[in-house]
Amino acid sequence: MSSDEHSLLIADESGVRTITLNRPEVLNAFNDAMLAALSKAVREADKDKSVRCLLITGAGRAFSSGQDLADMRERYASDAPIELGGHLRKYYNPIVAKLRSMEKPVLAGVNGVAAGAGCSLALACDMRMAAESASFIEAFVNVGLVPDSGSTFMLPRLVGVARAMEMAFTGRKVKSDEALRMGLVNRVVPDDELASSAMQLAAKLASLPTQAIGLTKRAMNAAWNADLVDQLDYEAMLQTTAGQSHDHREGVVAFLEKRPPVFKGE
Ligand code: T3D
Repeated sequence: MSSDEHSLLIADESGVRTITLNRPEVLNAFNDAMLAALSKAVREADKDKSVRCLLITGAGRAFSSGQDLADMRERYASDAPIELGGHLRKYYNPIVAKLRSMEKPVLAGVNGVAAGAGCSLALACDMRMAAESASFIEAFVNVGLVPDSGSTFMLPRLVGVARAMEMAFTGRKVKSDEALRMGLVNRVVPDDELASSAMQLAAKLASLPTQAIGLTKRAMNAAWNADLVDQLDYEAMLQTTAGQSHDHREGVVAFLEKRPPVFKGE
């Protein structure tokens, strides 16, 4: 694994951990060192109780252009058999699985193009705020591959099967205004406002009852594979847990006392 200590920038503010993908010279393409660093950073954000929202964004003019193709070509230079599945299982899949399962809100601040696994990473987040110049490309087909890192799971759920098929089959660029119409992003803001608007939303999310949000995410994840009767029961079970939290009591009392609630995330 090559060493690349600065491939991520990590900062904490107001309960928000911001991870900035930082290889702008290659549009934040993922090499193995960066993927290992991202996997570690996501696991740490999950474990750290002071982190109540995770924000992922990119340095420079891109969010991420996906797998570093120069790295890939180097792998092909040797005679060793190529096993992309093994590479996905080792590097990409744990990151996507952790983003989907961690019980705190994860926001993508999509500052530019999100292509290939970069697009998948944005889709794996709970919400996406995009800059006007951002775009989404299921670029896998352009290099003879199938969408990976969760794109075949998330994309049809977000935009419907027909649109997902079209994006995956053609690898065409979907600009931010179309992405908003499709439901691929939650909000589009002017380029020079993305950093502050994403931080504002992330800080707002971090000030909310984190445990209730975590349980909501668990319930929504479970709903994808459940029938209604099972889901109603699952909601009831999670509500029992949420109902025992400090933030639930605080929300009720604050409402009755006509004052803003002070949530602690527990
Ligand atoms: O191994 C496994 O686990 C398999 C997993 C695969 C997952 C995948 O992500 S497969 C898909 C890989 N990604 C792509 O195919 C996208 C490749 N990039 C592009 O199509 C274009 O760069 C963009 C549409 C994203 C942006 O186009 P544009 O015109 O704005 O920028 P550009 O000029 O193409 O790129 C700027 C520089 O970044 C350029 O370098 P240079 O000429 O200035 O020295 C370019 O080579 C470099 N770059 C962009 N994307 C990548 C990259 N270098 C390495 N890997 C990249 N993915």
